[in-house]
Order: sequence, then C-alpha cells, then structure tokens
Amino acid sequence: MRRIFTGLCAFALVAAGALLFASAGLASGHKTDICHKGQSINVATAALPAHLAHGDTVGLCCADVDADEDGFTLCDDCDDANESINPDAEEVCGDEVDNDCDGDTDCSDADCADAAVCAPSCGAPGEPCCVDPDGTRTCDAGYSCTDGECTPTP
Ligand SMILES: [Ca+2]
Ligand SMILES: [Ca+2]
Ligand SMILES: [Ca+2]
Ligand SMILES: [Ca+2]
Repeated sequence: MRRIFTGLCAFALVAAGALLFASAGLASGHKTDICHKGQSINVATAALPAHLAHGDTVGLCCADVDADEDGFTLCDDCDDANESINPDAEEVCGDEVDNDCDGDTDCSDADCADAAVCAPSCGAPGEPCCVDPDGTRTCDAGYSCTDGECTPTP
C-alpha cells in the first residue's frame, strides 16, 4: 500500500514538472521588441528582465518608428499618430497643439507673435483700442478710442 502511494506521488511530481516545463516553454516562445544600445532587437520575453537591468528599453528604438509616416521618427516627432504634426509643420495659433514640435504651443510659440488670436484683449476700458481689418479703431459700447486707449465716452 505504501509503495503505491509513493508511486502516485512520484507520478504527480513528474506531471507537475511537465506542466511547469510546458508553460516555461510557452513563455520563452514569446518575443519582445527592445531597444538595445540604439539597435532594435527582438528577444525572448524570458530574457527581458536581464536586458532591462542593463538599461535597455521595451519597444523599438525611436529612430526605427515612424507610425504616421510623416518622415519624422518617434525620436523627433512629438505626435507620431498625426502626420500633420511634426518639426516641419507650421504652428497653428489657437488649436492648443504644439504643431511644429518645438515645445511651445500656440501663443507661447514665437511663431504666433503676430497672430490676431494671440493679441492682448482690446476694447474694454483702459485696454488698447481694437483695430478692425479696415484700420478703424474701435472700443466696446460706451467707450471711445483716445490716444490708442479705450476711455469712457464723455
Ligand atoms: Ca512620424
Ligand atoms: Ca507626426
Ligand atoms: Ca498650435
Ligand atoms: Ca510649437
């Protein structure tokens, strides 16, 4: 009776070991893209911790990724999901997007210095007069333009 029991135990151990081996085999079958010293390589997932420990990063190197195909890789493209946003694009003032990837958005970008949307407000008392497209200087109702500034109409 004892011998049978021992035999069963041994069988269970072997079965468990086989299961473990099988699952380990499956895991090592998975591959992961990493960036290793500036080179995109594909390694076994099981080797990932060792690579991360010496400074590699998960995913392809930025120089190898240009998802939106605008000619700028992820290294230089601040939005690699939008081909109209890249370092060669024009800053669009007022869309809350850093269109040209220089780190400055809309009115913070020097490219928008002369944009109407970035002009300080005008027309209210004490503020500069607004300048209409035809050159007329105007102020809010009840105020008139005096020496370029809006003052209460006498
Ligand atoms: Ca891109
Ligand atoms: Ca882009
Ligand atoms: Ca913008
Ligand atoms: Ca910008």
